[in-house]
Amino acid sequence: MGYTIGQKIIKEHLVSGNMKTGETVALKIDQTLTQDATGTMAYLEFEAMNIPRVKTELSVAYIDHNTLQTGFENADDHRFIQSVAKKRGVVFSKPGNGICHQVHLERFAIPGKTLIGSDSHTPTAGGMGMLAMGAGGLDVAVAMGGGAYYITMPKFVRITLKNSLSSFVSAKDIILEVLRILTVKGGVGKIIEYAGDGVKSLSVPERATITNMGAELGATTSIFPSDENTRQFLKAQGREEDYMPLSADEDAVYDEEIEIDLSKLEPMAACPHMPDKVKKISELGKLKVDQVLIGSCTNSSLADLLTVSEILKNKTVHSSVSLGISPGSKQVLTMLSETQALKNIIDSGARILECACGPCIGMGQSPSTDAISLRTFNRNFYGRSGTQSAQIYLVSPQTAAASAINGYLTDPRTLGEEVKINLPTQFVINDNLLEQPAPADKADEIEVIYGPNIKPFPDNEPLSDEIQAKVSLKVEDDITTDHIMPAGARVLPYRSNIPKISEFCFENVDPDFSKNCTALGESFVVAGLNYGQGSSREHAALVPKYLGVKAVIAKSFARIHAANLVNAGIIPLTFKNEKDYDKISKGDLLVLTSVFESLKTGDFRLINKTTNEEYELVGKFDKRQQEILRAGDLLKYTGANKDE
Ligand code: MIC
Ligand code: SF4
Repeated sequence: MGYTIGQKIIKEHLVSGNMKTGETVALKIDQTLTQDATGTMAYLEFEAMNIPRVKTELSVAYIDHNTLQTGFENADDHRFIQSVAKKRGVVFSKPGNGICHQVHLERFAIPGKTLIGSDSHTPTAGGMGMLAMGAGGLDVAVAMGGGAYYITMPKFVRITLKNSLSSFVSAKDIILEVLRILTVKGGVGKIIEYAGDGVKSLSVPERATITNMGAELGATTSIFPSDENTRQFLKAQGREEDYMPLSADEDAVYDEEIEIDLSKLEPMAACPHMPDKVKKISELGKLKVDQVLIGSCTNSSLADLLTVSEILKNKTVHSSVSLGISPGSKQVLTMLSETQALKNIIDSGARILECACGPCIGMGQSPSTDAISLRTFNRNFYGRSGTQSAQIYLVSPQTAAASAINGYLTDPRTLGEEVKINLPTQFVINDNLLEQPAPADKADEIEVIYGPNIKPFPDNEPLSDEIQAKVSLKVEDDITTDHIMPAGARVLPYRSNIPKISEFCFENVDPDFSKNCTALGESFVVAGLNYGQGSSREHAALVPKYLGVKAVIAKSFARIHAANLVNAGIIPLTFKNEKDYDKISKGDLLVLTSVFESLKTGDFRLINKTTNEEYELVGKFDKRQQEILRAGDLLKYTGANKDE
């Protein structure tokens, strides 16, 4: 029996475990990336491990998220990351160089290699045939130290793309169609592989748009074959030597098959407030639009912005619309500026934002009250824009640009003639914002620079055999890590200060959560399906842990968050009988007995002292996870197991 693309890479990188669906496999990690919103914590964790230099083939620290400096905090984080990177052997991408995933695709991604990043959209590099996965900061720190990355061997889904896209229909519409079919829960525990003749019609950046938003499916990762288009892209980036062909074997076996006829797709939008609430633009009608934002790691490539520039050419943005454009990287912005393209954009009245995540993570550009905002981004979770009453629609660059001119949601196919762009065979390469680390023999001379807002990683206690505590919160299905640990300009400066950021935990769900937890001391959280979907931010686990949450009892969990909970020392448990979810209320006093024994068997018993009921819970943990939970967290466990 042949192998799928993912199986081939896993096989090449297998450190331990059996490649059987559902079993834990440990993988050797070739490359890591961090960004600044998760990076400070990841490097604090790395520092706590006392490893002098990173042991990967390549580790890169990007500054792209917290680029709005309204106080010293973000700037201090950047200085800290820059100093650690220099000392520990990490390439440092300065602010202004671009969004981590876009820059990584341009300059570093290599087919057939493994990459983990402390950001859920790391699978963007799957567009290059790389096995790229989002992870918590602690997992990335361990990988930087040469440790393996542990995943559950996933199922494999093949999405066969047939024919090619019609004009004004784009890669974004393909992934929106996949989200419509599979939903935000549909990819959990799966690797999504793309195949079929339609693949040939897609460039690497288009493929990367699709694998990027595979994160919204909850998938372990998404991946395209590496083919002639991949070679062309690498050649244009001056890296042809990184090319290797990679595809699934003819007789590879997939657990699920989906077929999409690209020629039948139409422009689409994900409606508020979930990326899988997908409708055709033609069905939605002429919604009046207040704001349009183009950019983010999903849609900020040169091809995207050249297309936008062609649509905006000789036009003026509608008087009631604010159009903001953030190019994905310095390379993209430079190349726009070397042609008429940037002038077209400026002339139209668009606001040029810096090459960073910006509004995608709520760093500026919050829309007005009740506004309708169209974004080429990947997430439209409630409140993420910074304006609770805003309605965010996720669309393609073509739809965004057409709507910005008209002032209402516009099907770009009504623009008439097809927009033709010429992609360069050679990109402008100037890596002057990628700082190389100091040589190993000079590393001792470099001092790591902390700031007053950078607090050490919390010291966690080992697990106890019985947990008696109240329910501090009960939430419904599809709770995102944005619900648990909001981001935005107000909160992000405290990513390196767990005590301070804990004040904001669940604030949009229950403003008193933090205070109540402190009063309770220890507590449980009860949740519905797909708890913790979205961002990889480990703060959504580290902070509840700091606030005394001992276990989260849910109907099901998102992959990265479940791993982050274990790494933080919170037990993620699921109901054996989902109906028991309805029987527990906020404030109930619960007891989890014989925890140590249950960790071994995977069967947990929960007593509800308020209602005198008993529930059966499931928590299947491999040996390593059991030990992490018992130790108190992954850092404690790693300290005790130096070989990690
Ligand atoms: C996001 O898109 O939500 C983020 C911000 O990039 C996060 C990481 C973070 O919260 O720092 C992600 O996707 O993992
Ligand atoms: Fe940045 Fe947005 Fe991409 Fe997250 S999704 S990495 S915030 S651009």
